[in-house]
Amino acid sequence: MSPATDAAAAFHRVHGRPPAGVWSAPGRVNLIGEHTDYNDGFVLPFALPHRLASAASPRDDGKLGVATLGDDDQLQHSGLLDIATLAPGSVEGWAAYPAGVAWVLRDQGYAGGADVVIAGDVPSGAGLSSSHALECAVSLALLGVAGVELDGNAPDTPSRPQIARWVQRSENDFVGAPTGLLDQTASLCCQGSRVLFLDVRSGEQEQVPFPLAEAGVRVLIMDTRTKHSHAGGGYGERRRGTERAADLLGVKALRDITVAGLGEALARLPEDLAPLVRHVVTENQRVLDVVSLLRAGKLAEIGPYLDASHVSMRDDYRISTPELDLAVDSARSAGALGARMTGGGFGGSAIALVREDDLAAVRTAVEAAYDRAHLRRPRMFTAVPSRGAGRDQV
Ligand code: GAF
Repeated sequence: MSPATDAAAAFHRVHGRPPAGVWSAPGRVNLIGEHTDYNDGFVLPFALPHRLASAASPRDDGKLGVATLGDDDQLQHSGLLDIATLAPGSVEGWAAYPAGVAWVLRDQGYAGGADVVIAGDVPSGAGLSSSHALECAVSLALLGVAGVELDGNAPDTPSRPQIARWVQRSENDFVGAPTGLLDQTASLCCQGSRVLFLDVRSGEQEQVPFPLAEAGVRVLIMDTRTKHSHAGGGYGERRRGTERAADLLGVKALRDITVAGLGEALARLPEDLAPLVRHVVTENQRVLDVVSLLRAGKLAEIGPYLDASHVSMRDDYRISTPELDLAVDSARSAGALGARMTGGGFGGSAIALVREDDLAAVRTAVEAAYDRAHLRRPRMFTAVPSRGAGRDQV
C-alpha cells in the first residue's frame, strides 16, 4: 500500500464512495542552506520518498470536510469548515493547515468546496516538513477538484513556484508560523535523483544531479524524536534578528552581504546579531560551494561543508540541541563523511553522508552513543531524492 492507495481507501471508508482523485506531496530534507531562505539566500533540499496523500472529491456547498483515520480505522481528525468564513485565527490545531490552504486559494478565486481525506507516512514533528507536505497535498487536491491540471498548458494554470508562495502565505498568515519558502518549494518542485538548488531571491531553480548509488554513499536520516515546531519562539526570534541586522547594515536582506564583506559587516553589528549574520553569510557560501562540487561530480567531497554548517548552526545560530549534536558527533566519529542537523532546528532530525560500507557501523555507533547518554534511540533510515508533489493514479 502507498500513501495514495491508503488515502483512497480511507476516503472510501469515510464517505462510502471512491474519491474523484488523489494528490500527494513529499516531506523533505535540506542537504544544506539552513535559515537562508527568509534572508533571500540559497537552499539545496531534496524530496523524501515519504509522502502525504490527499484523496478528494468536490462538494457543492462551499464547505471543506477534512478527515484522517487512525491505525484502528476510526476517525482521528475530522472537521467541516465553511470556506467563505475562514479567517486567520478562526481554526486551531491540525485543521489550521488544510484550512489555511483553502483560505489562500479562496482569495485566488478557487473557492469551491471539497471533502478531503489524508493519509501518509511522513514522520510528524521530525523536522522533515510533514506540515508542508500536508499543505501541498491539500492545495493540489483543492486545485485538482476545481479542475486545475498541474503543469497543464492553460494560460491561467498556476505554476509550482506560485503554489509554493500561496502555501507560504497560508502558513505565515493563517497558521501563524513565520517560515520561508524552502519547504513548500521542495515539496512541489523537487525531482527524483536530484537536489534542488533554489535561489530564493530570484526564484531561479536548478535540478542538480545527486547520484548517491554511483558515488557509493547514502544519506542517513537520524530523527532524534525530540519535538520540533516553527510556531515556537526560537524560529521567529532568529528571523527577526536577521531582519534587524539587515536593516542596521542598510541592505534589503542578508543575501546582500558576501563572505568578502563579512568582516566589515560584523564590526558594525551589536554582539547579539553578529553570530546570526556570520551563520547566514557563510551558509550561503557553503551552498554555492556544495553546488559547485556536485556539478563537478564530486559528491563524496561535500562532507566538510555539512560539518561546517552544523558547527555554524550550533555555535552561531544556536538552534541545535544536545540530541542533534550527539547524533552528528557520533556519526562523524564512526566514519560519516559529514553530518549536520537539518531543517529549522530546536529538535527534529540530523543527516549524515555515509559510505555504503560504513553504514552499519555508523548506525550502531549512534545507537550506542544514545544508550550511553540514556536517551531514546533515534529513528534512522536512509533516503534517496524522490519525486515532488503531483496527482497519483490509484
Ligand atoms: C523551517 C522553515 F519552514 C523553512 O522555511 C526554513 O527556514 C528552515 O526551517 C530552516 O532552513 O523548515
